[in-house]
Amino acid sequence: MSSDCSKLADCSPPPSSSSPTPDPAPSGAVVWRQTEEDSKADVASREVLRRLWQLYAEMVLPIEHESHYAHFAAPPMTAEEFEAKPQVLLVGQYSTGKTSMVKWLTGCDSRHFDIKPQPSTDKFMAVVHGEEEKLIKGNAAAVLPQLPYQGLACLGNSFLSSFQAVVCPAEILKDITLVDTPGVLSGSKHRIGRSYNYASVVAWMAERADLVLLTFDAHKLDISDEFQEVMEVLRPHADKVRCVLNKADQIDAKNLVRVYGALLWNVGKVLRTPEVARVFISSFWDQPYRFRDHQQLFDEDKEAIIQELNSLPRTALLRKIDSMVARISRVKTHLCIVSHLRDNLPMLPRLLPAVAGGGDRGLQQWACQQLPKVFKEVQRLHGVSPGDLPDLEAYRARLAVFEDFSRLPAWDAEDSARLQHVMEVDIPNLMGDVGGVSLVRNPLGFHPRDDAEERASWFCCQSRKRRRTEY
Ligand SMILES: Nc1nc2c(ncn2[C@@H]2O[C@H](COP(=O)(O)OP(=O)(O)OP(=O)(O)O)[C@@H](O)[C@H]2O)c(=O)[nH]1
Ligand SMILES: [Mg+2]
Repeated sequence: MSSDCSKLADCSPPPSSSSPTPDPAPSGAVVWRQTEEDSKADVASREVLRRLWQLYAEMVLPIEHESHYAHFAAPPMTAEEFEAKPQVLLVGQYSTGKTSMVKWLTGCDSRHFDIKPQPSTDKFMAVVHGEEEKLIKGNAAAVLPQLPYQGLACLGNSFLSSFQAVVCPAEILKDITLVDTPGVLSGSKHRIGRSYNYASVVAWMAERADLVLLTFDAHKLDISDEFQEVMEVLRPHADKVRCVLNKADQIDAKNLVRVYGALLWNVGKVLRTPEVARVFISSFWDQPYRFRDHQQLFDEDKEAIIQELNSLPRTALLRKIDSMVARISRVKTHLCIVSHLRDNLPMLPRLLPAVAGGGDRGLQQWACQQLPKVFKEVQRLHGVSPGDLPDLEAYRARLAVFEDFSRLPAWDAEDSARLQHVMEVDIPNLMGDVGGVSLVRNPLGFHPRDDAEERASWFCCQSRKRRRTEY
C-alpha cells in the first residue's frame, strides 16, 4: 500500500509559462491522483468487501429479519449502501461556502452549483461521477442501482423532491461522493416551507457518511440555535466530524486567533468529545487570499483536507468492518432482549380477547412495563454490559407500537453463537487480509483460530432450525 505522501494531491496552481516563479497561493483546481498500488489495493479491498457482505447477508440478515430488528433499531443494510464509494457530507449554516468547496474539489463549474452570498442551495445534492454532466431528480436517484440512496424512501416521499444527484466527470468523484446540503437558516425560516425533518435527514446521511465536514464562516461565526440542534444529531458520529473554518483569509491574523478559539469552544460544547476537533483553516475555493498573514497555514490545511479525502477509499473498508462488528453486537443484544420477552410472555393476555385487555395491546403494555427488568435479566444471563444495551426509552417507544409478539423468536443459543462466531472468527479472518499489521515473530504455534475455517463451514452447513413462532 502506498504512503500518504505518494497519493497526496497537489492543490497548488500549475506553473504558468508567463511567470517563472509560480505563485504559491493555492488557486486552481484540485489535482486528484490514484497510484497503481492503490488500484491493486482496491481490487483486494473489493474482494474483502464482497466476503463481508456475504457474511452479513447469510449469517446476520436472517436473524435481523426474525428478530424484527428493523422495527426496533435500523433497516437492513442494502448491497448498494455496502459497496458505495466513501461519502463526504458537507453541513453548515447558509453561505459558509459548502457549494464553493464542492466546486473547488471537483473543478466542475456546473450550472447546478448555486453559489450566492444569500441562502442558495435548496436541495440535498449528491455529487457523483459520470461521463456526462447531468441532473438526476430525487425519485429517480433513489431507485438507481448505482447509487446508495434506496433507503431514502424511509424519510418520506416528500423528501425525495428535495433531493437530487448531480453527475460530473470529475476525477475525485471516481473515488468519493460529495453530498452538499442546504444551509441551516436561523429562526422560523429554517422550518417554514420544509416538508421534511432537516435534522433526521442529516442524521440518516451522517450515519452513512465516511466523513462529515462542518463548515463555518470565519467572517461571521455566530452559531444559531438551529445549527446547534443539527450539530447535536452529529454527536454519535463525532469521530468522523471535521470542522472547516472557511473564508479565513477575510479576517486579519489577530481576529483569526479569536475566532479559532471561539469555534473550538462552541464545537466542543455541543459535540462533547474529550478530544479537540480537527479544524481545517483556510479559504476553500480557487481564489487568491485577501489577508496573507497565515498563507502558509492556509496552504497546508488545503493540502491536509485533500490528503484526508484521499485516504478515505483506503480507510473506508476498515471503517465498514468496524461498523459491521458494532452492528452485529447490537443485533445480538437485541436478540437476547426480544427472545427473553418471548420466553416470558404472560399467559393471560394471550388468552384474553383484545376487548378484555388481552391480545397485542395487552402484551405491549406488559412488555413496556417489564422492560427495565428484562434489561437487567439480559445483562445477568447473557453477560451483556450496560453500555451495550439500547436506549431504554427509545426501545420502549418501539415496543409500544409492536404488533407481532406472536412472531418473536424464542431463545436459541445457536443463533447467538452464530453471531458471536462471525464477530470473533470470520471477521478477524477477513481483517487479517486487510489489517496491514505484521505477524508476531515467534508465534506460539497452535492458535484457536487455526480451526476457524472448519468451524465456519460447519456453521454454513447447518440448516437454519425453524423455531417455534406460534403460541
Ligand atoms: N472569501 C471566501 N469567500 C467564499 C469562499 N467560499 C465561498 N465564498 C463566498 O461565500 C458565498 C456563499 O458561498 P456558497 O458556496 O453559496 O455557500 P453555501 O454554504 O453553499 O450556501 P448555502 O447553499 O446557502 O447554504 C458566496 O458569495 C461565495 O462567493 C471562500 O473560501 N472564501
Ligand atoms: Mg450551497
